Amino acid sequence: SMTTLSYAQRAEKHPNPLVKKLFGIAERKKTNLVLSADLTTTKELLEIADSLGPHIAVLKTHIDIVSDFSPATTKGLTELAERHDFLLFEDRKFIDIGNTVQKQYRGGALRIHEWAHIINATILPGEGIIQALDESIRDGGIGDRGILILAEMTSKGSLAVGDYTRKSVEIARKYPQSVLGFVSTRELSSLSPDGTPEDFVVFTTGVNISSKGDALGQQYQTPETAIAGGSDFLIAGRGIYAAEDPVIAVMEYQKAGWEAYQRGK
Ligand code: S5P
Repeated sequence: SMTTLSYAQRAEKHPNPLVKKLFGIAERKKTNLVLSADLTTTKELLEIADSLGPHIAVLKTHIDIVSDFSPATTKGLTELAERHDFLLFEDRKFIDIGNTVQKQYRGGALRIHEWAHIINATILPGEGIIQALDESIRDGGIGDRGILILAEMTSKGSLAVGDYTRKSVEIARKYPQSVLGFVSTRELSSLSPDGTPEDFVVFTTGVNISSKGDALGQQYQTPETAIAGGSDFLIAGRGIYAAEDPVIAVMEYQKAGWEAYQRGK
């Protein structure tokens, strides 16, 4: 968001309880960093969550890449999220008919709804996917679960542009109890069509301080350009966990993201 308000001020005004909680964490810990913890064993995932936890607002997982996944994986993540005061975001990118995504969200071996505060979904299947996830969230009692719509992608040649991105915003407006905002490279909306202010949360991935991209089409921007474009939370993975010293790296990203946000105030 291109707001001049602090996270604390936004927390006060925002109607969604999970967004209030997220902004509250950002303010308390002075961080707008989301660690993309793309580690592939439970041990590595929990170790990085424990050592970097004090510096992040959210830990983003791809739980299906954990080779020895068991309920101990998510139990461990939940305990660390409580100890270090961060939220859990499962980057599942739901993309199917409503009936299927409800089963993928609530059941299966992963039971994502039980432990992930935040999930994301694409609108490729149409509005029904968001309607279905919203229904699952409301059934579970609103206030502690939310959706980010994947409105753009950072990879080269992404087709999530133009009307697709605009439609993501239109659908988001219809589900204020469960849609928190977007995963996008920039702010997409701050005023509804009738001119009333809206405060969608913008999570921006593809953030890296020292690299421009990878060999498989990933494209990076810096913390500064992301925040200048209206990002609220910076998602970084390899720039942090693959660094020589991940603790030093996380502190560098935390400082860069926090100071860039403060400069916009
Ligand atoms: O458009 C996107 C959306 C996402 S969620 N581009 C992305 O790279 N992601 C995810 O962000 C991706 O799946 C990975 O988990 C993370 C980027 O990791 P990094 O190592 O390139 O920072």
